[in-house]
Amino acid sequence: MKDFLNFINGEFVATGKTFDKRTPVDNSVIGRVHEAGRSDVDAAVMAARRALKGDWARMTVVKRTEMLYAVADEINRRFDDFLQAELADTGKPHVLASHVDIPRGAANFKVFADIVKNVPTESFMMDTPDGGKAVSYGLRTPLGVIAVVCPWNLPLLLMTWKVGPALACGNTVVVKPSEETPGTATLLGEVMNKVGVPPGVYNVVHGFGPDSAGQFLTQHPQVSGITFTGETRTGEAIMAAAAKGVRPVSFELGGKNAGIVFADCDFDKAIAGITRSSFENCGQVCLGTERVYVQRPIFDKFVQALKAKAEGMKLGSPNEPGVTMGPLISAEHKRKVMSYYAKAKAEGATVVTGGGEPPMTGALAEGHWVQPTIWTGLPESSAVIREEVFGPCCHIAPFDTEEEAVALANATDYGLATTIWTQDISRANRLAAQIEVGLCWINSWFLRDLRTSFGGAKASGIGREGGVHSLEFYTELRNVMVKL
Ligand code: NAD
Ligand code: 6OD
Repeated sequence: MKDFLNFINGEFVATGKTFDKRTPVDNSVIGRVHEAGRSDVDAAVMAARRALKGDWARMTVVKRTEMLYAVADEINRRFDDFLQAELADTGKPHVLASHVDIPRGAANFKVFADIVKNVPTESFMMDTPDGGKAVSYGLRTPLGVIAVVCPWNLPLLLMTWKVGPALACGNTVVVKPSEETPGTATLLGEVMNKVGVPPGVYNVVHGFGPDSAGQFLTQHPQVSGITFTGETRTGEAIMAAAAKGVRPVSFELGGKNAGIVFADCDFDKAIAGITRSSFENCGQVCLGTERVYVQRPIFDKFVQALKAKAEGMKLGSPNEPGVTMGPLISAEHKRKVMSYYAKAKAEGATVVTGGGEPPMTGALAEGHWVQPTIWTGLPESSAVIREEVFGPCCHIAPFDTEEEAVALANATDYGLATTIWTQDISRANRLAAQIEVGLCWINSWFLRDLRTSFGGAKASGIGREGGVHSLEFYTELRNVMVKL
């Protein structure tokens, strides 16, 4: 039986209090997770605080970034270990984790190493009241000990998306992975030791949120800032914890993203894009499209084409050839998704396809499988259209005008992402300026340039990370005035 240990001050630590980690594929137990108590979390935070002052602080930027390149190289060298850990935890298809999750785990260290080496700070020559001159310049210093609280949907990708820039800026981190996905965060501890990252710079504490490691960590007074990815409601609880001591937060939260498909789109590309954005990772992507608005002349054709794609998905275990969809992460999440499937029916939806559980056989019958699902015919007030389901499903509604599409897309509390499908590039850019989101894809989805901003508007987040924007959160900017 595998033990998922905490990683504190460069050592793997058992706590004696464990919970089972089950794979969502067949619900079998794959390991025991050692839950960190308040004193374990305290030990991790204090190790991180000490490390801020030690070799890590004395290291030149060049040396520090070389170490981060070495972390990336070591992730790539152990690619298959990371891949299998991610597959075991999440059950996602091999093709997805091997093309997206694990490569991004390495890239997140490389990109931010490049950025901190090359980013300038402002400097001004100024006239002083006595007729002399002064130079004023900006100096970036690490924020301190960063709490990194992560979700389960893209575990390595989303964790390293925070740990990469945090370490590149000279901070130390305490990571709280999701209780559902302890594997890759633990493995990263081995990588840190292998490449010689000083003890205490990277720490991992396992456990749950309330009354467990998540709460102990975010409430810890020696934590300087909290970066969090997860549900908007959890963000509210963490924000309350961060208020004590007025600690900064960076939040990437939930979404209810609209896809807008115009009649002049490249139809096949739009279908391929919406298929990915609605069903990839079994719909467990914050950027996913759960609301699809299609211009009326192509509405029926679009619904039928997306139905064919949904029905063509191959559900199965991660390493089975040709599998395109895995299970949901947990029994609890399956209950939530199935409750929305039931609500859609109760509210009078036309179930175009899916809406239930697929007939899985053998051991897989115990896994957390749901059918890819498409609905039409629901009013915009429906819970299924207002709330994030986070499953492989979407509702498709018709629209007529550009103005109507904008109004529909914006009629939500969330503001994470949108996708626009049209060959009229002027129209696409007009819409991009009007839709209230942090991320807008035109004729594409989840196309990432890690040098650019990432984050959500409205209830989808606070702040932006990515490229130099990450430095705004992970450093304190000091102004220095020099009278010449
Ligand atoms: P979640 O909010 O339930 O949990 C996320 C993490 O927070 C877990 O590690 C959990 O243990 C911890 N946590 C829970 N309660 C806590 C508390 N009170 N104090 C401290 N920590 C606490 O989210 P999830 O179910 O793991 O992930 C799915 C959600 O994440 C979806 O809403 C999705 O949209 C969102 N998400 C957003 C982005 C983005 O970039 N905006 C990316 C991925 C996922
Ligand atoms: O690509 C990224 O950097 C990122 N943060 C993706 C988030 C995906 C949400 O599920």
